[in-house]
Amino acid sequence: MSDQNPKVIVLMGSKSDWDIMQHADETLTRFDVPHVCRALSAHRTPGAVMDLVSAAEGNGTEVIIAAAGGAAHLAGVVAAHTLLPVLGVPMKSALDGLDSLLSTVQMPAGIPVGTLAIGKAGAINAALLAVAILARKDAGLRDQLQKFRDEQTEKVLNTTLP
Ligand code: RP5
Repeated sequence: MSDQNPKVIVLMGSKSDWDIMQHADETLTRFDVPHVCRALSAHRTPGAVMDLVSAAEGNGTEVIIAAAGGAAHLAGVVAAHTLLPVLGVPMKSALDGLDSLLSTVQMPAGIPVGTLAIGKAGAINAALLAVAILARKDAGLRDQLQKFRDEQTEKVLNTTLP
C-alpha cells in the first residue's frame, strides 16, 4: 500500500531486504494502515535517508520501521533524525543476523531504537507494534488488533497434532 501521507514508513537498507520486509508490508496492509516501503541505505544514500526522515513527522507519519543487515546502522541513523518512534528489524547476514542485531539494539543512551527479532518474526512484529502504537488513539484499529489476537488464540487452541 502506498500513500502520500503514510502513518508508517517501512525503510530497508537494500532491495535485498524485501523478501523479509514484505511481511511487514503485508501485516500493515492487513490492518489497512497507510504506509510506504522504501529502500535507502544509511551508508550508500545517507542524504536521502536524512531527507525522508526529517520530513516524516510533518507529513503525518507516526512510526518508522527501519530494517538493515550487517553493520546495521540504519535504525540508529533514522532515530537520530526524528522524534518519532523507530522500530528496528535486524536482517539475516553473513553472521546470521547477530551482527545486525547488535548493531541495531546497542544504541547509546539518548537515542532509542525499539529493536525486534531478527528476520521474518521481527518484520511482522514491527508492523504489529506500529499498529499497537497507532491504536492508542484509533478505536477502530484497536478493535482490529483485538480481533487479530482473538483469531490467533483460537487457531492455537484448535491445533491438532498428528
Ligand atoms: C544493508 O546491507 C542492507 O540492509 C542489507 O541487509 C545488507 C546487504 O545489502 P546488499 O549488498 O544486498 O544491497 O545495508
